[in-house]
Amino acid sequence: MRPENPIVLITGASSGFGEATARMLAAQGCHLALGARRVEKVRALAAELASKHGVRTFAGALDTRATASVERFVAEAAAALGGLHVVVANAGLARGTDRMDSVLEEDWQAMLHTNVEGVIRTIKATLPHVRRSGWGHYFTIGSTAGHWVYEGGGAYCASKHALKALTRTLRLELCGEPIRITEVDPGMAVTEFSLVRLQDAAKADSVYTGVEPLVAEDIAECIRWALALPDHVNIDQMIVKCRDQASHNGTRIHRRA
Ligand code: NDP
Ligand code: 8X3
Repeated sequence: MRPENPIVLITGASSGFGEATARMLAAQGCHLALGARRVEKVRALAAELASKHGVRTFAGALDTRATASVERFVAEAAAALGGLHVVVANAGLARGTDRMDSVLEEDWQAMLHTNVEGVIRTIKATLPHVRRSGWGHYFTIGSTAGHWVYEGGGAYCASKHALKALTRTLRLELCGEPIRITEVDPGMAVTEFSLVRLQDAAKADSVYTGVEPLVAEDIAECIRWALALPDHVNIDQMIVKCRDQASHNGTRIHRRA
């Protein structure tokens, strides 16, 4: 049965979509477990949301590239909050825009370790707790890059195609259980994503020049909405782009002068 105040675990809650989702769901009365490598940021966010909304929060260091880190974070979160209902497997990144002939080993490994293996670890570690709670919802954060590909995006696109396969597999495997599974696939959105990818503030800003892109709150609202729907309704997948982005990879983007 749906709890009045679901317990939500969010990976990558120190910025962007993860932080915005934490803020939006806390305002709805959800209890929160927030993880990221920048533990001081999730601790500050957890303290702020607990005091502002009166919800229970847990914050901890989390590196989804490491199994021990994921297992520790999940176990401590579930113990502190009394279980888990909703998981937002959001932690992810892109590194670089090099083509296949020159992509750096450390870049493609970072993307595959985080965006694919990290999500597998997160699902595997959380599922026993979600099952035990008797009602649940998984959100995976994919991308338009999981539907189309572009030059210079080989490893990132591969990672988001893999995430789509993982999400669909989970939906098949959990069919018949009271757990919903939603994949949210954003297009270009202003977060720290482009700074992390390009490692240069001016280059990162130029990605959005003349465009009115998505903001993190737009994706948080998609999650809030899918979660609020009646239990028999499962939103499988949401491809969410800003109005100025007609194509997936920049070939048809409206930029104002
Ligand atoms: P941000 O860079 O703002 O947020 C990424 C979050 O992931 C941060 O909280 C970061 O925290 C966390 N993270 C990264 N690596 C790890 C790790 N190894 N362990 C734990 N946490 C980690 O970007 P977004 O909010 O935009 O990105 C969130 C998701 O959305 C990603 O999966 C991204 O691929 C996807 N996405 C983004 C789009 C965009 O245009 N912005 C479009 C489509 C999809 P910390 O560094 O503190 O560990
Ligand atoms: C981020 C969107 O177009 O940079 O997932 O791949 S894109």
